[in-house]
Amino acid sequence: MIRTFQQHRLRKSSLLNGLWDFVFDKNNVGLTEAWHTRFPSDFDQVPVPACWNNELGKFEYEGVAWYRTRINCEEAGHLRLLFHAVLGHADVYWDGEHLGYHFGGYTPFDFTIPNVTAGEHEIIVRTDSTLGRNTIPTHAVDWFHYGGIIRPVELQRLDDVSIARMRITYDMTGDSSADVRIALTLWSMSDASTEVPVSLYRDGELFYSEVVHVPACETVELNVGQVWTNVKRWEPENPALFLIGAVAGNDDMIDRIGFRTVETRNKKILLNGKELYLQGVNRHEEHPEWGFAFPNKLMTKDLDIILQMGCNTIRGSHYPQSEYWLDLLDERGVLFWSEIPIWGACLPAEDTDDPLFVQRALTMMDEMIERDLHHPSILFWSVHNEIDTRSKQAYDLSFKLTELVRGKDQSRLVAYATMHPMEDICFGLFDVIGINYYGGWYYGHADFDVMLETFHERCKEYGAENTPVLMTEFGGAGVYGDSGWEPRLFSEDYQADLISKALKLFRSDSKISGTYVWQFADTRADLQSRRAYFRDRARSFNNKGLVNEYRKPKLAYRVVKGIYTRQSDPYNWGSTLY
Ligand code: ADA
Repeated sequence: MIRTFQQHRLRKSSLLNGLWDFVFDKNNVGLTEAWHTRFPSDFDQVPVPACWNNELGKFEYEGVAWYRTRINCEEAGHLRLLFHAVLGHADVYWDGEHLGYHFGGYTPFDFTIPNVTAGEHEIIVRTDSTLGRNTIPTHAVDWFHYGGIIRPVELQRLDDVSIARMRITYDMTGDSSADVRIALTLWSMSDASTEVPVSLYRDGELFYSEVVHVPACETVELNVGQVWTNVKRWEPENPALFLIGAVAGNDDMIDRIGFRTVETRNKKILLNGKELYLQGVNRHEEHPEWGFAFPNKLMTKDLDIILQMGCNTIRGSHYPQSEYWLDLLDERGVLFWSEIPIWGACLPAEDTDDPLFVQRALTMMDEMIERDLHHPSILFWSVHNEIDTRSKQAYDLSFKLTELVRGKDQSRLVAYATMHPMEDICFGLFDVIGINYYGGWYYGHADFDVMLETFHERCKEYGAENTPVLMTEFGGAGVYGDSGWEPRLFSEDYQADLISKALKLFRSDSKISGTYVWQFADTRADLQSRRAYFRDRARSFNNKGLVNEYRKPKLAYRVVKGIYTRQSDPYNWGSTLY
């Protein structure tokens, strides 16, 4: 399942998941040797979706790899080939013809192949997981450099006229009334003009119908506006959701929305007019066995563990996470911070305005919003993490990204996470400021109060005195199972004590609207025998998880749970065992 609900009832769709032929192209000769027409014979097979690094003998490979599968079309017709996510560069070939190229990693891309004949066809994908100075993320990033087709591949059969896009936006006009707008894009691949009956449904009930004239080989946009009364709002305690279905001739599309408002006032974040205090964690969608090809089954468990801890929010560090995950958050009323993988702690300011880097950033942001616009759980679009926001280059990039976001979606808050809270020059551009600060870890003693005092003063200078502030990262490493009587670095005790003190301080600061502990689970770090970065990551993991990589709780999990659920004094954690 890609979503928790069915997206098409009429459009035929099948998943091309399974074993695909696979070969590394270590010397990058595949293009010159035309592997897209003559796939090498010495291939082996890997599962799709998956990261190849999780297969035996492939752990450290970063570079070019080729995939192949064959499909059998029972009847002729138009097809849509949809990749839900491929890490890095992807070139896709259909029967030897180049369909197109995509750069990214966590957002979908697709190709339409008209008039496909019945019979066998070959799909070949050349991927390149190499990270460099102008890729996003860049080569210096604190997570493992996985490669592969990490999310499902879908093959859909399209009718002569199909639905290319459905966009639902609204303005709340009262507690339970909204002005709703539906924009439906119809696309014709037929040589003849047609009259297409279109119907729109809300939770299965028809609310609009019309016959639309679609000229041959053209695109038509149908815009429907309606006033809806008696709509229940989407709220954490009662996350009301509505399935919106569109049927156009023989094609259909179903998506889901929720009605809520999000705004800021005097440093506070308001959801449906009510002030929020955010209690959260950062979550990578990663697991040692699956890498980034995270299984749905584990998502429900991650969410259960996080909710049991008393969280009402999650930061999706540091890239667009699975649609299935977002559906779960919508259904359980959990607030989400979504971001693109610009991870800049080691990114020199002058690399930030490389034109290709900027272009890739804008495209990723655009693709993330396109995919996820309808999820009510998403409150924040975050444009970057820890770039050098003391620099003009970072200011310019932030300006471009915030403009793009506001141009596409005004129903959410534009955010970022700064690692320079005392020197940042970008505060004024954002609706929400996230601070990443590792007092008590990288900075020795836990000087959070000094940092916050300077930061709050600086916000005034930059016109951000009313901007809400979230602590988006803080914490320290604790190796699972390592405890003792002395507060040693890397022990569970040190980690728990540090987080507990930090949380207490942040919660007593009325200018802070919430916290995201770094991080939910230990994650595989970018530690490879040949690379110099992150050599301090014991066991090759970022050990700052509240649970280890297999989701077993550390002392810090219990301590945070005690604080977030206010069950007990966190220092008396023994009584709050889960
Ligand atoms: C950064 C970064 C995280 C992680 C963390 C750490 O702030 O945003 O991805 O690398 O530091 O553990 O050092």
